[in-house]
Amino acid sequence: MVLTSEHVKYFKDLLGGNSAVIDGLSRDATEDLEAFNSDWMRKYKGKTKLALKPESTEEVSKVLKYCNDKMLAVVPQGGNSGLVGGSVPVYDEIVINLSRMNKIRSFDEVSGILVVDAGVILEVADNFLAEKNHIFPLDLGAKGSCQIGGNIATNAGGLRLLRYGSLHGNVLGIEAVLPDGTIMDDLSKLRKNNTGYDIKQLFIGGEGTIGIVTGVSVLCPQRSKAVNVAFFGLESYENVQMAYREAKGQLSEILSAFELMDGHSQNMLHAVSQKKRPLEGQHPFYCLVETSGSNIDHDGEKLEAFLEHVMGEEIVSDGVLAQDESQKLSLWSWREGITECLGHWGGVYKYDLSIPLPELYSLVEDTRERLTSAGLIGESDDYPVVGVVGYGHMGDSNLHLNIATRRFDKEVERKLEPFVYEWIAKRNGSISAEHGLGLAKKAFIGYSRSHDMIRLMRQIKNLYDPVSQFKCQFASGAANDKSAEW
Ligand code: FAD
Ligand code: 2HG
Ligand code: ZN
Repeated sequence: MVLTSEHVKYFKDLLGGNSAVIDGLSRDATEDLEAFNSDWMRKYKGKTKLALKPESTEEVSKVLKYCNDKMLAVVPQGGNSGLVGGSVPVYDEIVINLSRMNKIRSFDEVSGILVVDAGVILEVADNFLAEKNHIFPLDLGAKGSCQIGGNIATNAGGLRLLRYGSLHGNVLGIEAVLPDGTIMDDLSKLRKNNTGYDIKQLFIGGEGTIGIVTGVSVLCPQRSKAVNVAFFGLESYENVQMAYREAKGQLSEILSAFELMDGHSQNMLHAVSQKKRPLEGQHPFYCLVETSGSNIDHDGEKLEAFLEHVMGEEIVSDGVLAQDESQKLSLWSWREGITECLGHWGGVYKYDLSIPLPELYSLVEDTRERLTSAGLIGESDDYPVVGVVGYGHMGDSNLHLNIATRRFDKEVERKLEPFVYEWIAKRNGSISAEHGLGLAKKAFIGYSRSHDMIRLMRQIKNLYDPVSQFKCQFASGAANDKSAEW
């Protein structure tokens, strides 16, 4: 259905003033709508003429019911920091942006249960919890802009998953509005509730395909009193694996992150930031290890013993231990800053993959080799590709393969796809470990999911959203052989 001024009037009457209804139908609002129409990577372009910013669950419910009745397509949008284009209104959908639903509803200091509106920014929630000696069980580079509703919808993994596990375990309850306007009140604060299907799990990682998350209750752990960060240089991926094994064995209960960065990613970050490197020499691999515990002396001793051991055994060539808060942040910036710096030259092809650990880095080498032998990588502007880098959440077997380019280029794309997806399928990995399918991976779902699994997903989608008010990430417009088969 085409959007009309009558529809816009309904939304203005419902939501009030101009700040809640950004109307590009009755006036030229291109500039005001720009933020809603483009994504963080500036890769996907939306065509919306209307963005709505409801302030309450009831308003979301009325908006969705109206859209459903009038057959108007919508796309939920949180902080718009997603990396697969899922929040962009590429088909001119109405954007439903949650940023005005930003209240912390309650926090119980005994149980650690936090209840928030879906539009609360992750960092705001974490800062609130820090004052109460608690921590949000998720952390990621986009914390300053992403919203908890968006984190839930993408089932974001991030930097603390090794320690606190996935949102599937930490989220205790969800309030969501279904496409027909029904408010699904499953905002439980119970840790145990085996009475029937656990329906809220469908919204975690559901990418906004079956409704809009409006409220969330999350179990938040105590904030650790002693946090240490170390940064290592290593000579081979074999050594990285050995270091990880040793870290698990020796740091066990206090290990809270084990992140991998290859030398290429660090060289590119250095080229952009010009910051002093944490270590004197250069190495093909780097790891960041974080420990979080309750006893500063005990944790420090453990970490030092671990460092002595891995350096004595020549598993690690060089290492540094942060001495204060600002050094911890500085070491983390060599990991968290990679995503932002890679965009410096133009476009980035991003792959977010689960791969069995022994082969995790081989994909980066194979991809680099493939693009090199095709003559596509080089230092001058004649070459489209600037560099092929690998980094990620070693502790979760999750690799981020990024190909930084001077421009998006069809020849590069043809060399990468379906090569990367076939490589993953052969090893029974996942083509989307933590960012979701969105638009970027939608056509390739068949490389990681069987026909039967996709059929079940589509049945669930049709049950919740029979008129397809929300986009479906489950491979309807199949663009490759694998997913076109069914
Ligand atoms: P958006 O980008 O606005 O939306 C993402 C998807 O969720 C869309 O499909 C949208 O329709 C849907 N959605 C949004 N809000 C709702 C809602 N309330 N109800 C229903 N559906 C909704 N991801 C990781 O997993 N781990 C990382 O370490 C990580 N690091 C990142 C670092 C950077 C610098 C950046 C830019 C991104 C990173 N991401 C990471 C990507 C990640 O998916 C997001 O940052 C975050 O989870 C998305 O939240 P958002 O509020 O920005 O959602
Ligand atoms: C990270 O771990 C994020 O830094 C982003 O998931 C990864 O940019 C990427 O590909
Ligand atoms: Zn990640």
